[in-house]
Amino acid sequence: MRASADTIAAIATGGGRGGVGIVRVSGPQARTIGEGVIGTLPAARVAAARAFRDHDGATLDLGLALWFPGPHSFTGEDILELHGHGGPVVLRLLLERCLALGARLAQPGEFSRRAFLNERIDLAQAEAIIDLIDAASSEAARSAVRSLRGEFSAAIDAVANGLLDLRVLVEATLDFPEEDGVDFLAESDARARLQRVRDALAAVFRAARQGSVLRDGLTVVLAGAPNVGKSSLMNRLAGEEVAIVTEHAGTTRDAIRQTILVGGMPVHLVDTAGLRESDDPVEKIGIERTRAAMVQADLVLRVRAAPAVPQPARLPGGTNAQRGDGDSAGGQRTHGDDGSDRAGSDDPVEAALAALPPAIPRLELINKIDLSGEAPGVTGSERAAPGEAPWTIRVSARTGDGLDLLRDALRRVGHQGESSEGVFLARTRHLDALTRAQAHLDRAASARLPADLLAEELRLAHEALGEIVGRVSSDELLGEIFGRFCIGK
Ligand SMILES: Nc1nc2c(ncn2[C@@H]2O[C@H](COP(=O)(O)OP(=O)(O)O)[C@@H](O)[C@H]2O)c(=O)[nH]1
Ligand SMILES: [Mg+2]
Repeated sequence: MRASADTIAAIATGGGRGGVGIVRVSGPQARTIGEGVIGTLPAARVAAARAFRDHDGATLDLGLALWFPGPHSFTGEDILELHGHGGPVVLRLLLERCLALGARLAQPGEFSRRAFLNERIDLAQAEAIIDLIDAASSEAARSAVRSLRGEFSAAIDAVANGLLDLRVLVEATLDFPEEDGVDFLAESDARARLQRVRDALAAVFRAARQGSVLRDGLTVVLAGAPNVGKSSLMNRLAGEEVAIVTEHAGTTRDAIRQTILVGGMPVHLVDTAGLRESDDPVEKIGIERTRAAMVQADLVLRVRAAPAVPQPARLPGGTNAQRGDGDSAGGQRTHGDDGSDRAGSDDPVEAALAALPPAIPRLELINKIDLSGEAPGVTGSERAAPGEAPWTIRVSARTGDGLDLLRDALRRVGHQGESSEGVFLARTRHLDALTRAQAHLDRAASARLPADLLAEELRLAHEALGEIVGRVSSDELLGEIFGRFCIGK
């Protein structure tokens, strides 16, 4: 245990008026400060009614005192809690009295930081405290509590322990050079073990990714060829005209963002410039931004236009609708900029999708079904494997048909409405470390890696996992994490 030299104090309850307000003191002087304010301390962990007194003996407040001797306290140090009345002035007087007796004002998150430094909680648990305080939905709160109880850390530790066993095995072979030349992974059951570790990591990653959606919302990118109706869909979903819609291909030049709520879940929609070969320098930059947005997505909506049935007599939406025919795959294929009937490898939409990490789910939207006469509907599911028919929804941005199906699909991807059981409220920091661990394990699994390189990949994967619970941490990282806490936590 790292004993702190100084003693910190803060008002631990929120600002403003309330029935009860708490001043918390932690550190080596907590005992003398307590004795100064209330006389004799109560028995450990037993609440006692006391008068809180000023330096001249005047009563500042009447309340409950609690004494938690270290190391069995939240911070691992001696802690005194004074529960008084929740008025800003009376609490300030009580705090000032504690400061006069030798405490200093705590920094934001300093109590939790001491709890971490004294190994009462790990870093993921410390982060869960602030996530619980900041939780914006009941699912997020439940998920934060699970992390606070250590479930996320335990899941990470389980993977790390499997990895440690494997490292021991691999490092042992490094000490026996005569084993060189044999495919070590094939000879032992190391390959099977490595696969088990990878599977376990993949499961944690899924739960963490799902949790990050609870925290931060789902980023959904609309991508496809020009003129298929991406901007129209964005406007329909947002219920306002955020993106400019025209019949001219190449109208959208920049990625446009708009956040909507789907079943209480924030969905960040990103409308993008249509993907096509272009010589226009502005459009080219826009297309680059489209590719960049796709890589950041939690879900990519690949939009195509339904093949229109050539019906010269039908004019449902006036001239605009008829022009709309021109950018779908019907009779006027010469346009060639709709993406609905070009699936070759030279298709820039296909190429951009192929370049995405396979973990990013995709959904095909067939838009403009008002022109093709198809009914709205869903085929396939988000679990479609590569090679299987993709998850597809038929909609019309013009009439709004099928958009409910799309909203349901978004909810499914965000797993809203379903139980959030087993979901970890992961942060970007966690996802980043998990991603790195996964990449090292992927490399470790590649065939016939020499044992020393294999050992190194396993070590790096292990280190990345260690960052999550804080076995490897820098002062800078701790400052970043605890600085975002409120004072008194
Ligand atoms: N008939 C019909 N036309 C549509 C639909 N969605 C978009 N359009 C038209 O298609 C053209 C291109 O739409 P826009 O949203 O700008 O496509 P983007 O280039 O993919 O963003 C415009 O003339 C729209 O009015 C639809 O569902 N039905
Ligand atoms: Mg557009």
